[in-house]
Amino acid sequence: MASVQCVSKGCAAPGPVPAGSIRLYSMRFCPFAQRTRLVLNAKNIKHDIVNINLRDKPVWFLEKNPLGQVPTLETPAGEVIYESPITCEFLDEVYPEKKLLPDTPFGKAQHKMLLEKFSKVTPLTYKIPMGRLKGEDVSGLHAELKQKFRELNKDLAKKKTKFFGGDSVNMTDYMMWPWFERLEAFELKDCLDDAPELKKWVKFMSEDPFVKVSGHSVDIYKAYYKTYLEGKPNFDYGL
Ligand SMILES: N[C@@H](CCC(=O)N[C@@H](CS)C(=O)NCC(=O)O)C(=O)O
Repeated sequence: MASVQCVSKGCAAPGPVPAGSIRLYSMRFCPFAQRTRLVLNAKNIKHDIVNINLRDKPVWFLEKNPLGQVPTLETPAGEVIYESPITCEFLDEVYPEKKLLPDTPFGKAQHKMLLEKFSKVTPLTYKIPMGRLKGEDVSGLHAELKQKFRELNKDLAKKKTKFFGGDSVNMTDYMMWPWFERLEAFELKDCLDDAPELKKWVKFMSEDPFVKVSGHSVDIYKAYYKTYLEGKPNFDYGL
């Protein structure tokens, strides 16, 4: 699916979602929307993508999702689903071939517990570059991120599997990946230094075919996040 320029307030609403397909409202650099794109691609789900200008949102988008956030899914029946974990779970249930979520209640609970733990990691990866830009002392946040990675490393070591969900990539891995992909651009790769198992996981994940096509190069991330941190995100950077 080719990337397209984002649509802003005043742009016409897209036509209905074609039968047999699903639509993702996205933003090319959003790590939450990347989760949903990973799942769409890994499960080979027919879809189209409408990228949204998150600083100048079309009114019709806000009518679909009052939170005004991506990822947002829309089905041909007009059903609207948002919040990245919910979109991914929805896709796994509606398209049951190649299940990415575990089958057992305990497996599902483990996935959710890990995601809950990971939700404390995601804000740190932004706070550090933001703090650096403002000239603040970010050493405490940096130490906190290192500690969080040590804990994830322990989880992985205990599992003794290549991935968080087992020996092949599953939903938990895809849901965590987007923030690891950005570590180098945020100059935070050293936070993995005390986490050898997690470091190996990053390497295995970077070899996954769907991961390979879901993101951007370090240079593109650096350039985009410069515009973001300066308060003028260029959602179409690199197109
Ligand atoms: N909890 C949401 C977070 C999604 C989110 O923060 N998306 C950002 C882009 S990366 C967004 O849509 N921001 C626009 C806004 O909040 O107005 C999820 O998991 O989907």
